[in-house]
Amino acid sequence: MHIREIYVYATPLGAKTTYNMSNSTVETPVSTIVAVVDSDGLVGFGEACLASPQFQPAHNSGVRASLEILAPAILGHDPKHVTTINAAMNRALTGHTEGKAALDIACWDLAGKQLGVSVVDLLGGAQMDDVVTYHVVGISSADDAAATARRLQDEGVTRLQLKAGGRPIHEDIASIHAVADVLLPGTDLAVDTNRGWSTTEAVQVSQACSSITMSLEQSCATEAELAHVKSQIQHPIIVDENATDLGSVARMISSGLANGFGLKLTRLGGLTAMRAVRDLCMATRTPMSSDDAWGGDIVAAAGVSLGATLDPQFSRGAWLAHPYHDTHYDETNGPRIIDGFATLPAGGPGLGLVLETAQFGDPVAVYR
Ligand code: 0XW
Ligand code: MG
Repeated sequence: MHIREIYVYATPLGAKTTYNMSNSTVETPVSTIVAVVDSDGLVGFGEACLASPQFQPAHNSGVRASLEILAPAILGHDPKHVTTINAAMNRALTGHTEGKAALDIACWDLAGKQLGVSVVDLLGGAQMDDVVTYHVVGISSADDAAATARRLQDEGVTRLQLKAGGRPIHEDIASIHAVADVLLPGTDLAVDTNRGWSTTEAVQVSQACSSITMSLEQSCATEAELAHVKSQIQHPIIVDENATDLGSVARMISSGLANGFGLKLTRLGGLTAMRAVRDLCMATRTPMSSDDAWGGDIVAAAGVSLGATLDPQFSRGAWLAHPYHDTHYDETNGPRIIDGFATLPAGGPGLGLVLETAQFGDPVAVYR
């Protein structure tokens, strides 16, 4: 049962609530969805969607352009052979992990459907029933950030990511203290600037918030900047944007720079790549999240599926974009947040979603 044809769709996933980060505000990203069809007619779905052109060095129309090379490279392969499929994609095109991720996720979905098992089981099995998640508090005034943090905790959320950066740091410091003042016992706080602060600003914020139990996520732009300030920062450092592959993750673990990671399926290249990073993080007791930048039920199901297989002690959560765009491709099974936890799709084998290619409109490309 080999890959017979690949259909590519483009579907807008506009933010329905303000979602801003230090370098960008999410407007209407156009998600790329791939349907990989095998010789028996079974269909596996994959997805990649960047939140904004600034978040990582990729953009959504570039994802679809990369598939012009990647899709033909995997036709004829057995979708269960994810190692050889990734090798074929890497031989055909260097980089462009987002397009590779969409096809890789689709192969995992299709393999699960061929075998009649879930992606969670293919990944080694769940270590948690309800999947830990976290919720973003966007850049806003101190009072608004505190009000949002209070509301989210009332809804059961126990992990908050407060966005910061892109403004005078006294405003960030005020928001951090305001949110810290309303944290309930047991709520975890990460402050994520998406590379927004200078090294000086990062040190100043850490000093001004020394009494607050929190982690600092991707405070500066580069691994070198983070290493430069590591000894001056009093808070655990979480690396997100600089965690681009297994090698960089391994380097930042062994150097002691990273106390944890914010990981993105599409930046790493899909479930196959993220599984390897997961195994390294779990083996070294390094907390990690299982996220993506944006996207609908397909990439969310992939992230939650991998998130379910983490050791709970070292899970930073599986993030969903759904609360910010309020769109489901599968209204019944699409992952959602209930009482602060993400649900695992239960619609059947593979990713657990029930989807039809027709629901995504006419394909923008077909490869066979
Ligand atoms: C919160 N996320 C996983 C989604 C946004 O795109 C940014 C990202 C992060 O942690 O930087
Ligand atoms: Mg981040």
